[in-house]
Amino acid sequence: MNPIALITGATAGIGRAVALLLAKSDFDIIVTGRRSEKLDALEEEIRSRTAADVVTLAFDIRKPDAVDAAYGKLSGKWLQVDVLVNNAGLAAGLSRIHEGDLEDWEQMIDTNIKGLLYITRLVSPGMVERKKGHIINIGSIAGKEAYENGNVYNATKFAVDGLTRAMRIDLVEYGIKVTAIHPGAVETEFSMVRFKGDRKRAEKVYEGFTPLYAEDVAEAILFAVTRPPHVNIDDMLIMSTAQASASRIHRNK
Ligand code: NDP
Ligand code: 8X3
Repeated sequence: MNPIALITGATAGIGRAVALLLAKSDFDIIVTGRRSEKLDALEEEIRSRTAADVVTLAFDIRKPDAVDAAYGKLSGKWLQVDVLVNNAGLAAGLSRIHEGDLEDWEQMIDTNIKGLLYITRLVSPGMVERKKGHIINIGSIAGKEAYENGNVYNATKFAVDGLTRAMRIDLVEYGIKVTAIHPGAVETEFSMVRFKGDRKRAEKVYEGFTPLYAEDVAEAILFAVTRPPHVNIDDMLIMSTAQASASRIHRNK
């Protein structure tokens, strides 16, 4: 039987690339996100391009009842998740702390921290019972270093870093691996979401340098999940060659 990977936020960007790469690498895949049409298209793509088995679950990870109901639809082998990739997340807005939008703050906290917790709470007991499993949390350079106007997004990713360390301690006696992957700037839908559809502003983020692509992050995740049983990758910080810190990107003029 192929190992099973559940990937949150697989309708776009990093999650989508991880789903495709793991499907090509002999994992069966559970893909999740809110946009069901994107999940259906991804399912079709995985079926046509790989030999993997795949199921889709459409839900809003901010809503514990919705997460519960979606997870409750799984049966048989799909309940034995080997790899959980906690990827769903976003930045909303970029403003000074005294000018921030409360709705943006709620959305980031509810998705990046609480959503990650809701799905982990459902998947991890099976891992504990089987004494086997791997949880990959997608943090960020924004969870290692604060940057101007990053404030609440920074705080959510610092929380992911803290949770990753704490989960590893709680789960070590069950042989469960816990890994954090922290990318720098990756060109995905991230900036379109952050700037609420302002394409010009979003494109500016990646101007004058080669950013990471979603596939670069997916390869790091594949590396982590294919280590032998006695090896855990605790923490990986991955940056574009042109990025030296959260706020220093070298751009061609
Ligand atoms: P994208 O915007 O391309 O993808 C985000 C994914 O998260 C989508 O599939 C989206 O699905 C899902 N998502 C967002 N909100 C919810 C929700 N409420 N319920 C369920 N799913 C949700 O961004 P990235 O691929 O770049 O981001 C993936 C992760 O990587 C995030 O955690 C992000 O913080 C992190 N990251 C990104 C970096 C970057 O520069 N791009 C750098 C470092 C970390 P849908 O809209 O269909 O619900
Ligand atoms: C996304 C990278 O630096 O835009 O986590 O916050 S950054």
